[in-house]
Amino acid sequence: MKNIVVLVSGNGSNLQAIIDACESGQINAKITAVFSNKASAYGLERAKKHNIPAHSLAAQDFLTPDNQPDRQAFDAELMQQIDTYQPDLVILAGYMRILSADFVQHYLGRMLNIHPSLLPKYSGLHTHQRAIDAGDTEHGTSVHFVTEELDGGPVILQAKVPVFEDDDADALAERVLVQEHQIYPLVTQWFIDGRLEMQGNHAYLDGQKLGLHGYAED
Ligand code: NHR
Ligand code: GAR
Repeated sequence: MKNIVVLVSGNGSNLQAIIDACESGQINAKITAVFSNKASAYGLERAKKHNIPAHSLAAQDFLTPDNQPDRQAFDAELMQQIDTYQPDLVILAGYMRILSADFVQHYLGRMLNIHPSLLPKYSGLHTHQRAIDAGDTEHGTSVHFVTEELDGGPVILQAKVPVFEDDDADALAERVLVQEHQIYPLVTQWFIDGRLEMQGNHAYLDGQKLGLHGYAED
């Protein structure tokens, strides 16, 4: 059976959706470990409830000689710990720390992220507020392969939601999460079933090259 390692920083509701999909057999794989860069992340509790090893690493423990955060050292340790599980797939599920080039290179083509916007719109942070401020009537979420370019890797699948007049960022985020819990397990299943690949800077599903907005572009 294939192995999945999941990285979280917070609540981990996307992790939960993938745990549930593995347990129900929708995904034919096992989550072998969960890692967080925050010891307080509720995602770690979710993992433990399902007897999945849960680990956290603290940025404060990885500093350069002049006390700056040492991303290289943090990511090197994270990579070493992840690799003890020999994952077929690494999933970022609300992981909030930018990954160094070496880390991304090591898992290239086998690392996915879910980003709460209709990429290439709104890469980076505060996506829901930015969509509201721009007056968008449509917003959503994107699953993509992780590359060095932040939120810039090839998109695999998007889901759209409407933006209503009286929405605030929290209301919109909640609507987006409902969609995320549908599409992230689905894309994970595609990858595990060997249907999904990254070649060059493009995603392929069943050998078909996907467009800028991924599968089911309209
Ligand atoms: N790393 C690489 N190299 N490429 C990507 O596409 C990545 C990545 C790491 C995380 C998730 C991403 C998102 O879906 C992700 C994609 C964090 C930040 C950020 O600015 C930006 C994008 C994403 C995650 N993080 C700040 C940092 O300095 C910290 C912000 C905070 O802690 O609140 O790392 O949106
Ligand atoms: C999700 O909406 C995800 O798209 C977003 O954070 C939320 C995490 O929720 N990810 C990012 O913003 C990454 N920078 P969860 O912890 O409940 O899965």
